[in-house]
Amino acid sequence: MAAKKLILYLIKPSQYDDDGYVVRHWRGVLPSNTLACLAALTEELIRQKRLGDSWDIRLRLYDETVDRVPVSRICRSGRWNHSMSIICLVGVQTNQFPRAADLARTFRRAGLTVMIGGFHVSGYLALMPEIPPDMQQLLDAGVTLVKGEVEETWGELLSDAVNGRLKPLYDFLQNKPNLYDKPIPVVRKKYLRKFVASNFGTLDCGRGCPFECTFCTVTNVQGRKMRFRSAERIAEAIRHNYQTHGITFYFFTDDNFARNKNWEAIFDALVRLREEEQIPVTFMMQVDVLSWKIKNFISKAHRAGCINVFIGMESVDPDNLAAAGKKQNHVQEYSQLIEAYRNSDISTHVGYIIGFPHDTVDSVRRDVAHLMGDVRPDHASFFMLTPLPGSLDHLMTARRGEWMHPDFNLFDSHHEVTSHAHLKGGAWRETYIEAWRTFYSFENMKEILRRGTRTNYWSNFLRFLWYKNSVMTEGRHPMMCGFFRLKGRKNRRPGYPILSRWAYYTSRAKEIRAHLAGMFRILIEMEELWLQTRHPSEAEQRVVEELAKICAAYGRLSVADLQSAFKRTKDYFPVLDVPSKLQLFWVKWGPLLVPNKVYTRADLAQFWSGVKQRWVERSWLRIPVHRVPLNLLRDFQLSLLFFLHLARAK
Ligand code: B12
Ligand code: SF4
Repeated sequence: MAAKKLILYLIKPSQYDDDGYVVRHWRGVLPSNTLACLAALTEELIRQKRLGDSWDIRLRLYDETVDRVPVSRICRSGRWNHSMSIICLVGVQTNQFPRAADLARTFRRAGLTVMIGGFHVSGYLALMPEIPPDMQQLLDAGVTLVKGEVEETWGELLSDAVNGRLKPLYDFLQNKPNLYDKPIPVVRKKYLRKFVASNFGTLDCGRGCPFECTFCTVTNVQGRKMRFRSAERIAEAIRHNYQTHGITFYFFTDDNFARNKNWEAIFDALVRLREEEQIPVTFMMQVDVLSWKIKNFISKAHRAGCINVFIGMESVDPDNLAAAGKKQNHVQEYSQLIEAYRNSDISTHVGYIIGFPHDTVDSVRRDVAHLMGDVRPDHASFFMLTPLPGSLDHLMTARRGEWMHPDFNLFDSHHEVTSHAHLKGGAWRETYIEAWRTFYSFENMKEILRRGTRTNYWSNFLRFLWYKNSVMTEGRHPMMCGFFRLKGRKNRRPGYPILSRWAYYTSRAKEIRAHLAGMFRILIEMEELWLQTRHPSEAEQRVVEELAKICAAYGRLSVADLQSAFKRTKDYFPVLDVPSKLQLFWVKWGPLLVPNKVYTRADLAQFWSGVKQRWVERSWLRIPVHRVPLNLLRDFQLSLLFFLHLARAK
């Protein structure tokens, strides 16, 4: 008898934006580790024929943040003969739960088998005594909810599903899987192409955290006892991913890599990959503020390829830290911590929460200034304190009967979902946005790039670009954002109207225009930042010297003199790739066009704003028309060089 087809859809749902449209981007930033984990478990199950010979399993992955999920086609697949469809809504966090619930209901109406798992279900049900009405409605509609991790139970669940024995609720919270020999998350090339850099991968080397921060859900779901994967298996996967997909950069998603008991073996394995096999892998990891004190941790991390750490700093106010149960954070040691990583050429990124009990508008301003001026991390991500289901904060807020926003879609640390004693009437959100603006101001970014090294210049620069674009142009948290927002006219939250084509496309056109204008402004600012901070190469320094000579003698030089200067500098470009050729072009003809060194485009900016002002005032005759083509050319040359450098940046 021919095997029946089982189509297993793993869908990572997105979130609705404030207008009710599903958030999707043309390109994402980080592929989902949960999708990769569950794909690996499924591939192993297929290899081991855990469901027997009667099922031919086909796996389909969708990440709604970058994919349009073909909902109608999936619904129709349930009607195909000799096949069964199972829908798994995976890695569902609290802010994605409303979207996941809407998708689940649609699929159930089409008669499909649907399961939901992830941190919302696991966290909520870990601490709250009763099943809440929204989850009960899903259970009543025949959706299965799964609480906990499934490395040891994935086969059992799918077997129950294909045999029609699926229970409404599975609780695996107490059996935390031993990860040591479990399949390593797998990546697919097709999926990676949907991200800005297709050489980025995600991987969890371990789970759990020994600390007890009250705003965090990790320990209540994944426990305080650390579990970890085998170093050899991790190295094997990294080698495989490099050879088959060209992945050279990882985000190790462990909440606290420094407490992964296997950190040293993992680092050693990475060092071997880098130094013996010449696999140029680099990574970023998340650590706690005490990590710098672990013997050899930072030096080995550096040798293993770590270029960036995310540190749970959360606040520079000791009273706030005490209120958050963050006993391990000692404010007086913060700058030593940052220095320790900086000395090993690892750039630092701190998580900073706004909305702790002792925060006021003024104290946050002071604290952010202290963070920038004294602690001096290379990056900061700000979050609004949110009582996430699964955290002690959520449990206590509920027990005290305090107000929490009823819409979980807003529980993304970028919206105000509880009341704050000192930050009222929109002040909380304004202070939060102000913190982003202040930290990513031109002057602070310039300061950071100047004190950084040549090695991490471009990674820092690109992160600035990403963060500024997310917060200022897209209006979203960078960790929930991608590049260039896409929307589907009909892909809207139930209860919101579906606009007519005309109304929809005219409003989209306005949005896109505003968006492009915002991006343009940021790019101009970043171009200036690049000009003021870039590290000139040896070749360029030589070119500048020649230029200086030319400028000094300008007017007395013949074209032949310029050409001989060009020849002298040419030797300093060992590889004549496109950007260098352009630079050579600039060296050859630039001095004729612009007889001064360009380290800023301030004069250009001033020129264009003058032109704009005269245009607006209709004083057209006062526009220096003869200088327009020259300045256009200069701007064009500069932008071209900037983009070429950006494109080559790693
Ligand atoms: C890495 C990470 C990120 C990365 C994402 C990287 C990526 N693309 O993979 C970044 C930095 C982008 C990020 C952003 C955010 N994150 Co985050 N993140 C994490 C972290 C540290 C690891 C995630 C992970 O890979 N876990 C390992 C996977 C395998 O675990 P899992 O998803 O739970 O899946 C297992 C089970 O749940 C189960 N399962 C999952 N789905 C399903 C489905 C079915 C059907 C079944 C049967 C089982 C099942 O099986 C899996 C294997 O056992 C977690 C904490 C943690 N330890 O998980 C926080 C965490 C998930 N993040 C959290 C939050 C709040 C956010 C942000 C809102 C913060 C912000 N403002 O930026 C955004 C939201 C982004 C978004 N739109 O998804 C919270 C969520 C809490 C909650 N109640 O929702 C967590 C738990 C951290 C915390 N402090 O509490 N995050
Ligand atoms: S916030 Fe960080 S340190 Fe605190 S419990 Fe969560 S993962 Fe651990």
